Amino acid sequence: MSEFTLYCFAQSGNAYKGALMLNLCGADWQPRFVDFFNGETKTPEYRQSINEMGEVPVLAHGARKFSQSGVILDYLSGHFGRFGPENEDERREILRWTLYDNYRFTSTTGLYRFLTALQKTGRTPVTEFLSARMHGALDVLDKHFSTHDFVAASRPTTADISLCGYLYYDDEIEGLDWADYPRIKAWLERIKALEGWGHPYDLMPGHPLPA
Ligand SMILES: N[C@@H](CCC(=O)N[C@@H](CS)C(=O)NCC(=O)O)C(=O)O
Repeated sequence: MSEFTLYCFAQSGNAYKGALMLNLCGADWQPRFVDFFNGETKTPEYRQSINEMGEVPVLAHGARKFSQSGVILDYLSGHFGRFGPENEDERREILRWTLYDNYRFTSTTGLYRFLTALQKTGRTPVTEFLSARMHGALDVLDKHFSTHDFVAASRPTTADISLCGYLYYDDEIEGLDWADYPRIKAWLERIKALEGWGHPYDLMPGHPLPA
C-alpha cells in the first residue's frame, strides 16, 4: 500500500496536476482509476465516500481526502516542502495564477478538448466560444513568459504545475499550434526537464479509451 492514493484517470488534466506533483516530489503514490466515462463520479457511492463534488482528482493520505487540484497541490507542497512560496508575495502570486488557471485557463482548455477530442461534437457555437477564450488565455500566458521563466517565481512552483495540466495533451487540442505560442512551448520544455516529469498517459491509468 502506497503512502498516497490519487483518484484519477488518464484523460484528466486536473488529475494530472496531482500526479505530476507527486512524481516530481518523488512521492510513494499509486493511482486509483476512476471510471469517469462510465459515470463513476456521478454515483451516490462516489459522492458519499470519495468526493461530494463528484469530481476527480481526489488525493487520499492516510484517513484524509482532499479534492480540488489547487488544494491538492497546496497540501503536497506543504508536505514535501517543494514547489511552494518562499515569502508572502510569492504565496499570493502562486494563488493568483492558480485561480486564473482554474477559472479561465484549465476550464476553457479542458472543456474545449473534452468536447472536440473526446466527445467529438465537431465545431459548435460552444466550441467556438471556448476556443476563443482558450486562445485569449494562451496569449496572456505567452506574453507573461516574455519576462518570466516560470509563472509565479524564478523557479517552478505549484502554479506552473497547475497551468500546464492540459498542455501535454497538445495533439488533442484542435487548432493549437505552438508556433503561435513559442514561449509557452519553451516553458513546457523547462517543466519537462524536471526530474520526475512524466506524460499524463504514462502516469495515470485509462489510456487508450476502449473503442
Ligand atoms: N476545479 C477542479 C476541476 C475538477 C474537474 O473538473 N474534474 C473533472 C475531470 S477533469 C471531473 O471530474 N468532472 C466531473 C463531471 O463533470 O461530472 C479541480 O481543479 O480539481
